[in-house]
Amino acid sequence: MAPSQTILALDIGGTKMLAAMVRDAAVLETRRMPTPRSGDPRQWLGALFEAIGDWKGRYDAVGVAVTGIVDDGRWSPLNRRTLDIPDRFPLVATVAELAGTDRVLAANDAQAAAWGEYAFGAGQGHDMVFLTISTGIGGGIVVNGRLLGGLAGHFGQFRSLIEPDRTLEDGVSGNWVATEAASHLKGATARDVFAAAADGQSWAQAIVTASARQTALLCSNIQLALDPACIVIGGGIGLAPGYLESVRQMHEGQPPRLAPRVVAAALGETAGAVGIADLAKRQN
Ligand code: BMX
Repeated sequence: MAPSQTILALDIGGTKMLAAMVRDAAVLETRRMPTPRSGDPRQWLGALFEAIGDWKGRYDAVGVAVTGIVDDGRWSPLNRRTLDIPDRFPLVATVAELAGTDRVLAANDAQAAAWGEYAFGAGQGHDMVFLTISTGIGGGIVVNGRLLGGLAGHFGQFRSLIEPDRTLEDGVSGNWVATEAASHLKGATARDVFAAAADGQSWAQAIVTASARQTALLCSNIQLALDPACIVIGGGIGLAPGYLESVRQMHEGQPPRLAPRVVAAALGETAGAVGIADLAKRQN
């Protein structure tokens, strides 16, 4: 068996940036910083590499998972409410320069997490769909052992005829939960809303239920499109206490053959880092 490689994994979401040293599925060390969400990604990446300067020389390759789409090593946002950066930022080239290595692979964050959950987590060995309900809604699809790339799995970008200018995630995700809460609790974060819901506050329970209802509907439609063995749910909202139970309850009463099997992500917030590390290791 080939000796294990240590991979530097970066997972840049709409809310936080996570840097991790990963060997196989083991996360050896992590560091976190908030994502600035606008401005020049070169500066944020520079700050991140400064914060992990002491890791230099300890990794064999780098994997970068980002919110948004990566085409030819260039990074573009799809939903600027989640991340407002210029189109086609040279992600792979910038990271290669900062890390001092050409062994760099970049991919979408949710697709990377889908691979992590497939290879080491809750979806092992089966056709599966991963959904992250977080700042936005991302997803990834693994069929016949292959992770689909490009736009595949970008469920948060679904549109409806009723509101064609708004994406699905604009009515479900963490951004939406916080916006809806503003009139009830000034400055509330999505986390505050879940705490208020657990505390029995009806306005907060209504927001959580509305979000879970949309997620449940999305899962039902995914089941009809792809018939995966399971749909693995992660993300700060997806894994918030009570959320998955609400989604499952909304599936009760569906004909059993149509009902999705919804399970919680096993790797938690490190799914993206573990997944991109494995992809980077296989690529090089
Ligand atoms: C958005 C989109 C996806 C991403 C998903 C979850 C952007 C910037 N991002 O749908 O690429 O996978 O959000 O991202 O258009 P997160 O930031 O919530 O983890």
